Amino acid sequence: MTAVRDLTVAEVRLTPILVADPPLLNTQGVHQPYTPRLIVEVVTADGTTGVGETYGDTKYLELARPFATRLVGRSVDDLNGLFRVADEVAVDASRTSGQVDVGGLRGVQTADKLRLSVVSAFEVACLDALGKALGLPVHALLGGKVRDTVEYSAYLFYKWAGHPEGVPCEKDDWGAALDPAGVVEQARRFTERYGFTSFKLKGGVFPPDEEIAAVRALAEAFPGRPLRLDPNGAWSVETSVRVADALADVLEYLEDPALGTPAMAEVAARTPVPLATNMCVTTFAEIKEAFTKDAVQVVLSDHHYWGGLRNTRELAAICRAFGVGVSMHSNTHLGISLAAMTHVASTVPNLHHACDSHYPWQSEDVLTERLTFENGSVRVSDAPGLGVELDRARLALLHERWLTDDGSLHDRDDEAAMRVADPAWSTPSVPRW
Ligand code: GKR
Ligand code: MG
Repeated sequence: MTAVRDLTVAEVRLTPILVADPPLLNTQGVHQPYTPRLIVEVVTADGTTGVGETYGDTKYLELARPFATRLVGRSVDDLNGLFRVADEVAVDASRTSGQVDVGGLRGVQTADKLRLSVVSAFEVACLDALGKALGLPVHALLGGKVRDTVEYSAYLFYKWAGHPEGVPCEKDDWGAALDPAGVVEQARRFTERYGFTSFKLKGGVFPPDEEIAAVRALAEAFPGRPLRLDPNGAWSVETSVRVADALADVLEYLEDPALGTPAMAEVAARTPVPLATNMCVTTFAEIKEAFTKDAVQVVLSDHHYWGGLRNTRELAAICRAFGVGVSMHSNTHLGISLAAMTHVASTVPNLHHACDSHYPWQSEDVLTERLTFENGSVRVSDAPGLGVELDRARLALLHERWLTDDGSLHDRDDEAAMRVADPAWSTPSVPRW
C-alpha cells in the first residue's frame, strides 16, 4: 500500500542573511561587502522541508512575513494558489516607483514585481518539498529536462582589489580588474577555475571607448567565443549604436545599452547586433510593447522577479511564439537559487544562450555542498527536489551576521558603498554617456 503523505504546510521559516560580496563595480556604484538574501523553508505536516531563496532587502522581508503566515495550512502542491496569496499581501507604496529606480539595475519596480520576487522563493521551496515528497527532481515537476547540463557564462566585472580601507569584509583572491588587461586576466581565471567558454562584461563603469577596448581584448584572447557587454542602460541611443558598430563582429548580444523600450527600439532599428534585456522586459505587461516594437531580440529570464520557475517557462513560451531568444539574468545569489535556475533552464527547449550567474563571486553558501561548474556547465540533479541540502550551521552564522549588523547592510545600496571611497559620488543620471 502506498503511504499517504500530508503535504499541508505546517511551518514556514524565514532566515535573512548577509553574504560576503566582492567590490564589483557597476554603473550605480560598487557592491557592498555583504549583501542581503532571504532563505525560505517550508515544512510540511509530514516533516518534509523545501528550501527557496530570494532578495533579502527590507522591502522583500516585509512581504515575505505576511506571506509566510498565510501559507500555513495550504498544500505545497497548490502552486497556482501562491499568486492568490501574493495578491492578498499589501505592498507599502513607498517601496515602489513607477519609474526607473528602486530596483535600479533590475528595471522598474512595481508592487506586482515585488510580490512576484517573494512568490518565487516560496514557489521554489514548495517545489523542493513536493519533489522530495514524491521522490522526483524539480525538473520532472516542470515537465522534465531536455538537457543534462546547463551552460553558464563567466560574469566579468570591473573590480577593485579590495573593499575600501577600514571597511569590514571578507578578502577575495580575484585581484583588481580596471582595464582591458585586468578584464582578460579575470576571464582567464574564470576559464581555469570553472571552464566557462562564453563571457559577459558588466559595463557602464568606464567611458564606452575603454569598455570597447576591454571587449576587443577579450575577443583577441578568446577568439570565436561568445561575448556580451551590459552597461545597464548607461548609454544614449547614439552611444549605444556607436558601441554596437564598433563591436558588431564579436558580440553575441548587447545587453540593455539604453534605458527603456523606446530607446532600445531605436538602437535595435539601427544595428544588426541583437539586443538583450533584463531591464525593459521584466514583467508580462512589458512584453507586448517591446516585442511589437522589435526592441529586444533576447529576453533574460530570472525566476526571482518573474515569479518562479513555472512563470519562467511561460515567458520562454511567449518568446518562442515571437521568435525572441531566451537567456537568463542573475543577481548576487547562492546555491539554492543556482539549483533552481539550473532545474528550470534544463526544461526550456528554446534556451540557446549560456545563462548568467554571480555564483562564482560568492565564496559563502548555506549548502552542505556547493554546486560546481564543469566546462562552464552545471549538471542537472536527478535527486528528489532541488537536490541540495541546507547547512544549518552556515545558515545560523550568516543570519547572526545579519542580526548583528546595525541595519546599514540590510538593504543593498551600491551608491552608498561607492560613497565610502568617493564621498562626492552619486549614481549618475542616465544616459551617462
Ligand atoms: O550585480 O552589479 C550587479 C549587476 O549589475 C546586477 O545588479 C544586474 O541586475 O546582473 C544584472 C544585470 O545583468 O543587469
Ligand atoms: Mg543585465
